[in-house]
Amino acid sequence: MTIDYQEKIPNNVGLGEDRRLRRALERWLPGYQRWWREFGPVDSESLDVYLRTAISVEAGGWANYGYVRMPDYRWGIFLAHPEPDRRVGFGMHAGEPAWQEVPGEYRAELRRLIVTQGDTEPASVEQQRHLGKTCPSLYDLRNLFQVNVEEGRHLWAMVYLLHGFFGRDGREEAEAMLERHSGDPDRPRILNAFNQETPDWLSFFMFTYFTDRDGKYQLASLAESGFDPLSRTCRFMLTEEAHHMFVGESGIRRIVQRACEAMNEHKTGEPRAHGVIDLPTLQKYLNLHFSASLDLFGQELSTNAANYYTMGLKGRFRETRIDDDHRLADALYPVPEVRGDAAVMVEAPALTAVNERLRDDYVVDCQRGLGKWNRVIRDAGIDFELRLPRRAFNRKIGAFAGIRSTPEGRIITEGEWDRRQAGWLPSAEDQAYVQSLMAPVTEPGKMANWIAAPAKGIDGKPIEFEYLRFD
Ligand code: BYC
Ligand code: FE
Ligand code: FE
Repeated sequence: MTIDYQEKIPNNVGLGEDRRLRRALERWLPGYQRWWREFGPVDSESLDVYLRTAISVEAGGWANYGYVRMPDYRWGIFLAHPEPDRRVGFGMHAGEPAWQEVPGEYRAELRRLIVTQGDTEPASVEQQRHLGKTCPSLYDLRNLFQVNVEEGRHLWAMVYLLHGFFGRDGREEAEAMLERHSGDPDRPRILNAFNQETPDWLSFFMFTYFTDRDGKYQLASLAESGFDPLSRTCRFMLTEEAHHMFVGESGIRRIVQRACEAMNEHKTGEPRAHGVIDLPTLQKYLNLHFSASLDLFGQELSTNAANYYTMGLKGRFRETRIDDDHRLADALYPVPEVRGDAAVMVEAPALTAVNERLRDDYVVDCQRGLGKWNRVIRDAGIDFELRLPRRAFNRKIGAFAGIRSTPEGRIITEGEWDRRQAGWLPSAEDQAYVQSLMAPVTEPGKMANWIAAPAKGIDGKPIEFEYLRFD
């Protein structure tokens, strides 16, 4: 189906023919717009931003670039094309035709997965809403806003499923998406990492590198779902997600590059004296965001996850490419466990360990960026290596929640943790230093001192292109 842009809500789900659904979504729209004004990017209503908008779901040619005022952004509902004769790929229904409607007996579980996924999307917009005031360049400001409008669209994707397939309780859940808020003491967002602040651009780049990557892995396992509309929604969301992770990876690379340049320019003295972010501080932010993102995969052993799998609702990463029975009847999988003051690996039923397996896949993917950043450091002739902390470090969920660990994974006492944690996680002083660097740079092509220019612009445009027009 082609995308209908005549509609108030652009879509390729046939909203034009479905009066009930169209009216439900049109009724939700004003609340969404109010939410965007109150909780979206501050002071952004009158900016013309050079944004991409989805115009088709074809690989290659799906995006159209042009100046848009964000309140007028065409948030729409786009599903990847159906796969002919798609079957449930795993669990007890493996081989049966994929469901086009919600299976009644799995309604509560499916709704919960969709609500949890949907809740993160507006949460991230709320977390990032003040960053525009301190953008390091127009290029970066444009990228921030691109990420924000697409996270808004991801909320639309989940709200479409709630309205389209869940009736009244779906409508209520869609309303609640606009009522919970990041960090709100009374009505917080569902998952922990989405109630933390994103107070500066270093945190933003870390978030888009590590936390949007959790999004990639969660969406990929929901894309395996036997509930076909969820699968198709997630498949299209994944095409947008790639840019978010690019923003994080390239943002950190540019910060690393600037730090190295400053260190080589001024052979002596603290890098901070030259207004750049020193590598040890970068490592601390990395430790924080990586450990918080690891928590987003849930516990190592999870009956929730086992049930989702057996029911055919949420699969493993690239489920269909895995060569096994896709039922996990007798399979085992190694998971960490704390015994005394050591972490040991034990074999657990693979079915209850699917969260851990997804986390393992995620960790491998995270490591790739570090390889690139470390190459920049090595090429600059500097003796320093960024490392992922071990997974016991700074965890709030799962086997390591009750213990303290060094980044190298050695379990330590509360006393040692208190004495040393300022060396591992951003201290108040580190945060104040990073904050002190945050000042807006809005001249086209100019960069803040603490970040190098990107390798190239967006949509084939030069770096000094006017990615935003102010009134
Ligand atoms: N915080 O059985 P367990 C994205 C709860 S990011 C708070 O291990 P399960 C994005 C859990 O709910 C992707 N609570 O949990 C990125 C359970 O509660 P109950 C978001 C937590 O269900 C950047 C209990 O602890 N998508 O898209 O197997 C920008 C036992 O845990 C947490 C999804 O997450 C936590 N971290 O796994 C924008 C996909 N972890 O049952 C967007 C949908 C666990 O005792 N969600 N709990 O009341 C899921 O698949 C699962 O809910 C989780 C948790 C993987 C998150
Ligand atoms: Fe998203
Ligand atoms: Fe994202």
